[in-house]
Amino acid sequence: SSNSPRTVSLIGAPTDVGAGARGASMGPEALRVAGLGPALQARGVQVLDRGNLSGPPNPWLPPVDGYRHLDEVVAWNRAVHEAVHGELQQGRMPILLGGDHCLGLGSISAVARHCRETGKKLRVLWLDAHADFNTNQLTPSGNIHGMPVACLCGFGPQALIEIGGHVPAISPKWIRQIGIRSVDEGEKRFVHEQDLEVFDMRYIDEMGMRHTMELALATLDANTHLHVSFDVDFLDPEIAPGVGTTIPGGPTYREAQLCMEMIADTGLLASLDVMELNPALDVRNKTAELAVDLIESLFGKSTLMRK
Ligand code: 4U7
Ligand code: MN
Ligand code: MN
Ligand code: MN
Repeated sequence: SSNSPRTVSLIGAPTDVGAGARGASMGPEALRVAGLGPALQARGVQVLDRGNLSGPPNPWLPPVDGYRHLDEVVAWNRAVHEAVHGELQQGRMPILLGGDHCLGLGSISAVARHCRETGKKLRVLWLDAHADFNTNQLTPSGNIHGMPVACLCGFGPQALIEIGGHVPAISPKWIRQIGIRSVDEGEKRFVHEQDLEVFDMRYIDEMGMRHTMELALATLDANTHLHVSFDVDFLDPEIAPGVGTTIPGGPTYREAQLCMEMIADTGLLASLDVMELNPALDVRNKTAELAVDLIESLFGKSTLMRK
């Protein structure tokens, strides 16, 4: 029951310009070394590795007007936007290999543009410990990887919010956030004000991952483009130490597997971001290997054969 494209394109975006720690720039290669390409091929999809995008280096400067490295973040997001949109236009499923999560803006704005062009309905699953809904007024850090969801919803600097040619790129109604457990004070108020649908860890504790995913995946139909933005810090740091901003109390291995398997069961996955993996903080690439394992489930691998 799958209408997802049979060819996936890996797009590396080796930068950490939006992050608060250096090292996510090494994420794309770590995912390749962990065997992402062959693992996807084993799921029966064709894999094109488009190599890495290029962009400005990380100048490692303090924030200006509440934004750190804004020009560099804009340049990288433009490159990501064009690459992701190009793959979608050619009927392939883009998998963005981050890179820090500021690039979710370039990726999802491209997906939104493609949906406008093709008349598809967009649903975004944001798997993350964080809501990434800060603005330059609210942010405690100035790091733009904490702002992509706000930018997608039209709250951010002009150069970023207009990258997809349509402001806002998406409506908050199209987003479901899962695994959230670290939201800043001002950010919290803004999440409520904009009425984001958040399944936080408290919700997952009380209701379970199964019920959470049933709700997060409700109201999809055959015309839905399902995008998953997977921030690896979604996972509990006990199993996934290789990220810049570890927050305890995340989903266990089994909860994460179930989450991915239930997404796979929809047959609607049409684009994916794998973000914030930081090999400089990892242990023998095990977080990258775990990410590949979970992506296999996202592409339909499960313990037993299923109909
Ligand atoms: B990630 C933070 F203050 N909220 O804005 C901020 F806690 O892409 C963290 O989800 C943002 O990893 C984390 O700097 C961004 C902080
Ligand atoms: Mn994030
Ligand atoms: Mn995060
Ligand atoms: Mn992070």
